[in-house]
Amino acid sequence: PELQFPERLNCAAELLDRHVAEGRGERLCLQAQGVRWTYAELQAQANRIANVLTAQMGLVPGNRVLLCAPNNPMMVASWFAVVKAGGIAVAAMPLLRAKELGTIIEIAQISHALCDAALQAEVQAAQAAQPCLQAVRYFNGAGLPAAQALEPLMAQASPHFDTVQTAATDTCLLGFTSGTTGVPKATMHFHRDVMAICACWPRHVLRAEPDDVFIGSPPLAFTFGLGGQVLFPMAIGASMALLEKAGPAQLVDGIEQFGATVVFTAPTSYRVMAQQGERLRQTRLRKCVSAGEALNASTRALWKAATGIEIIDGIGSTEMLHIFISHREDEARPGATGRAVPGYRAKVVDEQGQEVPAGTVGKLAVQGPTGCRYLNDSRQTQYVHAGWNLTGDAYVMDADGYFIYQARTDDMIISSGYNIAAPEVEDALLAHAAVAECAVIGLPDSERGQIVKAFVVLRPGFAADADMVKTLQDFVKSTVAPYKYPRAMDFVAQLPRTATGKLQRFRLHSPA
Ligand code: 3UK
Repeated sequence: PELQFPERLNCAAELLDRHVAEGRGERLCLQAQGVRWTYAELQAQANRIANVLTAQMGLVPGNRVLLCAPNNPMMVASWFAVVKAGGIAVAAMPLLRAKELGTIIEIAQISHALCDAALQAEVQAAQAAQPCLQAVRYFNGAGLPAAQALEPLMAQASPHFDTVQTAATDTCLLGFTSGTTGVPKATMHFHRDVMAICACWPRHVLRAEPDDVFIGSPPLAFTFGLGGQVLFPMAIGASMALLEKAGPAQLVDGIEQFGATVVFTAPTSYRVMAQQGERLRQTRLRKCVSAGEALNASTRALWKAATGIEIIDGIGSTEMLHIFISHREDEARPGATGRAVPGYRAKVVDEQGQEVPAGTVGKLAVQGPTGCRYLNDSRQTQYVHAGWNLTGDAYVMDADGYFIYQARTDDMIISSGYNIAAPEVEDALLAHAAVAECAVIGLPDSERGQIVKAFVVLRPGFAADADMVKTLQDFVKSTVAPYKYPRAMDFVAQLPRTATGKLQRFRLHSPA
């Protein structure tokens, strides 16, 4: 891949402005319910927002801007506005609650926010506790006070904006990962990194065309979603179709309605969508990408039988920005994730960092044009060793260079493609008066990959019954994002601990 970039580079200029400058402004760029924007229209919207940010909201290059919205056109326009203005986009999952948003605002030292009006209550509560957040505007809200709405300012702003000439190595986005300790880490990615991921996997593995229509389910706050649904189509002048709600049923509807040809989603979603195989065979769908959790051979076979399409599996991470091991449709090997993406190198190493022979289980190590840079976090050295990124996954490489996924090496629960840190759910449960102690693990689940299971020790005087399960589940949902709640719960008399009092989570996986 061509990975030499000029010293001055702004990825928003490359992905958006370039198409307009080179005469492709009238091409379709973005569709959503009731919306159809060309590249020129997205550029005009982004420019208006960039003018509002810089002239009215006091943004200067390097400022970090919280973007919080479902996957919709204003979210995309805001992302490009921030990056064009030389700011740093910090997208947050739209389901996060005030406390989780507050942590992100504090870690990233967020000064500005552009958010969907539907999320106003949580953002306002977070803002009240975070003095660094100075200026917030909401979009897509009817009847917002003039002092809070973004659109009235956009209406008065110019649709022209000179994209800031950032350095290729300036940070343009912070991606948040939920670490095993429950405290999220921010990963820094440069303008150069965004262009590098566009030059590697999409060009060599996906090989989509300018007339392709991209669609998918992951939130744009997840770099899997941002890349697959926004950056990759725009890198080749193709278009995206955005869905605010993208469960399997809505995704099938969206593929049909928008004539989508390329879909990005998680294995869970393919298992459910496969029931609509006959319907999907009547659509234009031709390329299907799976990431976020391991794709097992049975799901691959199920989808192939239902739709005739071979899934492209790929492992990526927030730290690496996007996919670094994957395979082309014509090289699929059931049960394996694939081979190193052109531009990346991958190997399996032992505890000392020495490469192990083919066929031996070890830790996955990767290297390439992108890599882990945690913002102000001492955990950097856990991910990067001697220039190699250790993803926390156990893998085997076979003699042909195919990588076969084994397990997470830590306690991250991955449910329906969402990363859930066990200790964070434990913290949420412990805040309830009835809970004395608890431990959370990921339970294998055929639908969701894993589900959150909690082992709870109740305080004396509380009944261990179905009502209590419901009470605790609702309690967790009210303080952290609802997808993190424990779907399974056992009440136990005590938790397995070491002599020094450390919780032995692994013993909960095999109760015997
Ligand atoms: C796991 C997979 C097996 C693996 C991501 C594509 O998932 C993404 O980023 P996260 O930071 O999680 C990273 C971890 O998730 N994983 C992801 N894909 C696969 N395991 N097979 C797969 N195909 O444990 C990895 O270390 O949330 C995926 C693109 C961008 C991303 N951020």
